[in-house]
Amino acid sequence: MKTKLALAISSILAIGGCSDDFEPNTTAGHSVGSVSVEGLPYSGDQNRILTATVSDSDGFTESEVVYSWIRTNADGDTTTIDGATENTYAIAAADIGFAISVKASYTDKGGDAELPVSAPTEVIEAEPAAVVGTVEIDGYPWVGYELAALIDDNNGVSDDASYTWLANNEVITHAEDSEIFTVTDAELAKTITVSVTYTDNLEYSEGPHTSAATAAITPEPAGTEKTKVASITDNDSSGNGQLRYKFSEEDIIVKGKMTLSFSKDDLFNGDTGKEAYLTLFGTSTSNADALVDIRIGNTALKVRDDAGTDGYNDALAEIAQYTTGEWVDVEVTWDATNATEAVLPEVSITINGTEVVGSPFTSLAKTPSVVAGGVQTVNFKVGDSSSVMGRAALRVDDLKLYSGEAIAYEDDFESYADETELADNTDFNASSPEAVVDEIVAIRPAAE
Ligand SMILES: [Ca+2]
Ligand SMILES: [Ca+2]
Ligand SMILES: [Ca+2]
Ligand SMILES: [Ca+2]
Repeated sequence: MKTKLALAISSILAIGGCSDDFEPNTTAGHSVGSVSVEGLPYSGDQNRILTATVSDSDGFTESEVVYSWIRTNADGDTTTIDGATENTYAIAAADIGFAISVKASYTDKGGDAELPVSAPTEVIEAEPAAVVGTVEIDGYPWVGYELAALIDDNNGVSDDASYTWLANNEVITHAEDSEIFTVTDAELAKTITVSVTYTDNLEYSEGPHTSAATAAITPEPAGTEKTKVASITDNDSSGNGQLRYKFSEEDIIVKGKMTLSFSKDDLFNGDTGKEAYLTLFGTSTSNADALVDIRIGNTALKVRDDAGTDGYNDALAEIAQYTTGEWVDVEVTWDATNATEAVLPEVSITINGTEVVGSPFTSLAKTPSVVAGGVQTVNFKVGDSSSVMGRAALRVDDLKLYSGEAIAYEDDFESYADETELADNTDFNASSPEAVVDEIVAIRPAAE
């Protein structure tokens, strides 16, 4: 995802950047100048402009700054761009494939010569096609339930989106400017729409776009079945969402089975699809050492393999298709009876009652010794450490962990109050950020 924000962040690296052989005055009372670059890194009909901004608390005269724009190729070789000497630079077709940086030359008001160089932009790409966004409403049209406005725009959506909720086409005055609206009695028998405006990540103003109308609001239908589940999200820009259960060392399971049901929402950061993971670990919780690690993508399930293409096992390929939002029953068995420091345990995976291709197979753990004893930790993870995914969740229910044929741990999450954080004061440990109990409408067949 190319965003202005990413450029602004990368430009922070520019502070203190300077040219070879140039020594800025760093003595007390002098501040070293810096220069940053902002603008979208695209070449095309939109004629994107990069803008350089110098900072120097010693002061300087903008009109006296001499700029020099530089292309850097994939090997790090730099070329000065002929004739580009202003504080702005119009990206040209010839820039595609190169990162652009700028050098600023001036004498500050303290009399010091300065020659800062910016961090490079992201590599310049052809301008992506602009698409017009749409919005739809997700949720049950029942009093007391949340409706969510889902914006779909392949160009990405910045965080300035504004939401107006309407009932029978009249603005709902008690609805907040939020992607979520909780239906009240006042909307009974009315249809709900939402109108949104936002800026996409190509910096185009979008909207107002208006959703299709919901069905007329009713009370919750009598007999609506509900269940409590573990709901895991990722809104941590330097971590991910996890729910983790760990057996004590003496309770590590040599031969056993895990059964559970899960559903996963469409998981995106901007327009980049993201994953959730169901993972069994031995004594190490390093990804490469997982006894088995099932990746839930937005369309398919795969098995992680450090040595495979893009980190996934080639022979097993896509072990099952997946439609986001659907509930799936998973059974994973493992047998470390014959495992040693050199021999890996056997694993099998069953999805909705069907054993997957290639099952049973040998664990893909990198270090046999850490899985030789079997399973110590079970981990459910959403997202990754560098991005955030909003409300989209991995939901898990009816977790059962067996040692042989005996249940060693089980949780259907019914004993917790709705919204309980699962990190502390539950059986789950503190490595369980962003995992909460959520009461939902049961839309899958009841577990046997
Ligand atoms: Ca200075
Ligand atoms: Ca757009
Ligand atoms: Ca449940
Ligand atoms: Ca994250």
